[in-house]
Amino acid sequence: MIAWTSNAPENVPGSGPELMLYDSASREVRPLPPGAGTGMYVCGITPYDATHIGHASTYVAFDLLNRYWRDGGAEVQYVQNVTDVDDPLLERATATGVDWRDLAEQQTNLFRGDMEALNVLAPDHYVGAVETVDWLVPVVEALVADGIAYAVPGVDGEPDGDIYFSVQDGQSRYMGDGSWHLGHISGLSEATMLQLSAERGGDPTRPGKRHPLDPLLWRVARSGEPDWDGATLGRGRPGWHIECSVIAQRLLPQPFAVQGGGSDLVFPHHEMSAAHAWASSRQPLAHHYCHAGMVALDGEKMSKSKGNLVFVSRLLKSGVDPAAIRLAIIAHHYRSDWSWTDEGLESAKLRLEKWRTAAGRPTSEAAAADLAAAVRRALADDLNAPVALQAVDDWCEQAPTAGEGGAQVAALVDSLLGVRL
Ligand code: 5CA
Ligand code: ZN
Repeated sequence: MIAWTSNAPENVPGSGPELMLYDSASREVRPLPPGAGTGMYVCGITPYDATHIGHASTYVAFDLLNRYWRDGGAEVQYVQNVTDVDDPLLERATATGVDWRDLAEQQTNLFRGDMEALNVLAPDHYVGAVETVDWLVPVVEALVADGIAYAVPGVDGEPDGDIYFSVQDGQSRYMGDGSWHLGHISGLSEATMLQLSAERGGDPTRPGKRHPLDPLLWRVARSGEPDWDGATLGRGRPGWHIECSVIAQRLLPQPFAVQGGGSDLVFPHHEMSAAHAWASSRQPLAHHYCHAGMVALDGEKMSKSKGNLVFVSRLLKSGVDPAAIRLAIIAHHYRSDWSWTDEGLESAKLRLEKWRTAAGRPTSEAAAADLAAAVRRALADDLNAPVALQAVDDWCEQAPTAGEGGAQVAALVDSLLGVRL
């Protein structure tokens, strides 16, 4: 499917130090290994509702990474998916009497508009699950042939034949240095995994599975649900983790540099996507697994049941400058959990005004070059945007002098931080 449109960032003279980035799997801030490249897969939306500030924050985080890489002259390969068929989307469509395809299209369009407004660089490949069923079916068939995936008999009115991935067989078959094992990405205890699996779309209590954590690869057709030709698997639709695993493997050189998403995806989603990739290719999916923190509203987790969602599209409609929304987001380190508040937005608006005023004055070019170095140093340190913002604040305090420094700072701030002055 088509992505949104974005302009290539302006070239700013100079370049920054090597990027140090936190990797959830090794639980340390470390550089990417030599030759890792700059391929990035970021898990996209499930388009059943509008983009809230939490989603936006995750995409802005990876946009900082994309911009830093490009600033260093890299050709970034960026892939993002859209989970345009999944249980929550189908449930919402049924509940609201809308065709699931129309709902997905409407919400994906809204997302595209939000990303454009927030100056998020578009991915090179923007791919829907629905478009990639043909890619996935042979991969699942091969896992079945290998004995690592298996069919579960239907009970309680469910049909026979849903296909699951065996975490224990996958693990024992391919155990060894650097290979995937349960906990490889998340480092969690099995008890915690069981709890998270139940909360995040898994079905640990489903009878007939070899292990409670085994994830669904292929859900055979049910009446009232969309289904596709699954060749020997029978008609059905894809499971969630295999979707991202297959799209990423297909469109990026494996292992690619960064698998990204919000921290709610560490387990089971990224754990299992990596497991599927390992079992089908005997290679790691990615070098780094990077996760953005969760955004709450006034200290409470944003959730539909509480009705405390802040939608980007609504903020934009009410006339909020998207550059202020972006600044309010990057005032927090991408890995921290934080709360969206009115005060946070108000101080971002003030900061934006201050930056715009300062960039419009004649200022020294040498000071602009120093600022560029400081911003790059901060971003190279695990994308430390709050420190970069402070450096720009400090620059604003200097006395005006002759020179074109203001224009240079405006280009810097747009190119590296994505903030349009
Ligand atoms: N379609 C799947 C990924 S394949 C999915 O998780 N979709 S989502 O619409 O629920 O979330 C989209 C992205 O936003 C994911 O990367 C998710 O980790 C992130 N995200 C969701 N909620 C928040 C939040 N409150 N704060 C920060 N990021 C969030
Ligand atoms: Zn995903």
